[in-house]
Amino acid sequence: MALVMVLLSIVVLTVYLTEVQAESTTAFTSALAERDRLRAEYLATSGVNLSRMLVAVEPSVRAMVEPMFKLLNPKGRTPQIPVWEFSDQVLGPFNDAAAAEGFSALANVDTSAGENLGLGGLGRFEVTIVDEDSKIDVNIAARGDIISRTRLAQQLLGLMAPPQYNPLFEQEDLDGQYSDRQTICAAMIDWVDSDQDREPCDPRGAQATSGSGSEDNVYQSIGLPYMRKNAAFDSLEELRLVRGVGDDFWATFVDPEPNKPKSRVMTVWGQGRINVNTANAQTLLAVVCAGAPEAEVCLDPIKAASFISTVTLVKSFTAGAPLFGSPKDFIVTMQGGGMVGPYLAMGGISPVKFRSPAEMTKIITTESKVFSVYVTGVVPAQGRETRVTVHAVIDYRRAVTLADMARATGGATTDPSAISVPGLNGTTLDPAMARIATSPAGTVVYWRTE
Ligand SMILES: [Ca+2]
Repeated sequence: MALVMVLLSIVVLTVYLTEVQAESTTAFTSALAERDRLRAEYLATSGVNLSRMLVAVEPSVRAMVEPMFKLLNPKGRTPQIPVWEFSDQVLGPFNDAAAAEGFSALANVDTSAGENLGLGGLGRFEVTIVDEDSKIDVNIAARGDIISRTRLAQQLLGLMAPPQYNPLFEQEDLDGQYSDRQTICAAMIDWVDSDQDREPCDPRGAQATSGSGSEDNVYQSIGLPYMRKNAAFDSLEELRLVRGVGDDFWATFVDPEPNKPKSRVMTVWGQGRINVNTANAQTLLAVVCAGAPEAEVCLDPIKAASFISTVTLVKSFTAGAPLFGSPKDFIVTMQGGGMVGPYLAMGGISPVKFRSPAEMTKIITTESKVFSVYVTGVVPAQGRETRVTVHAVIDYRRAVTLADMARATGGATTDPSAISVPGLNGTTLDPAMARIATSPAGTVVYWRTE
């Protein structure tokens, strides 16, 4: 009898213990996962801060290499140096041991003597900095004036113009609609602009008047549960809501490789001018076709393809160094002049005749001001890896340079906000606001953690 009771209680205890153990193991594992996730997020945030610093030192780097550029071209302006393309190497000492070694090998500097460098073996971060001003900014139509709308219409039509895209505009989309180039271009502009007038999407700048009618109710009539926003896009994904923007359109004109944000074509951030030094060949073709729709490269698919391959080749020669000192340089080059013009001619591209070179200089720039920073914090653990990605968009339009900051704090003025900051409509910003707005590390305008 006693033996049976002992055996029974052993069975009960075993079951109970197994249960307790399973529960505590689960709790422990989830605590570990939570800890790693938090670590990864903070590694990513550190990476964002370091990237902001990297872009902030660009003016100092530019001042340092200026003598070299002056030797090559005494009259030209020294262009912005794309320091952000080298973020991986330059931020190496702050990252894990492997990245620090990479930096030491590149710069011939021993970082092991540095104090508090590196992440102490906790993990690493992976940085990609993307120049948003190298992309077509669909939000410029939100400014509401006819000139901005026309500029966007020209760029969108220029982007979609090449004849090899014809099939994209001849098929029925997911909503059962047929949308040609004009329709999609108008739908994007109508989505963003604040008025209710139907956009003609006319590259010649015809005004949306009462004569062109008001925006229709296409979204309701095809059964979608939303209406036009009549305000700027807050995120890129919102573009998906616009009529005619389906998977094929997205993969061709918006974001061809979602894992490579550098290849993205459109943006909803940006200063509204395209940086011709950093834009890819497809975007440059759109810029050219916006200003010269009758150009050979915009009408002939073979010429368009050779434009893209020639420009890509020329860009690879310079290994990331900027090609154009000013917007004017770009226009001269496309007309067959300058240092690069002859290479285009060798690629079989005839000189482009812009409708208005003066207008062209207003839609392009050689200086980027808005950047996306994608940082993934990685925390390795036994048999698994925790990854958290932060996407931040940083606006440097009002950032003071570090040199100006040093002058302001080292000289008679001790307050950095004493640097006068122009606000909107000719006002001056409140000093407290000015301090935030003019931070040399830029202003964060978008933040997303995944
Ligand atoms: Ca509208």
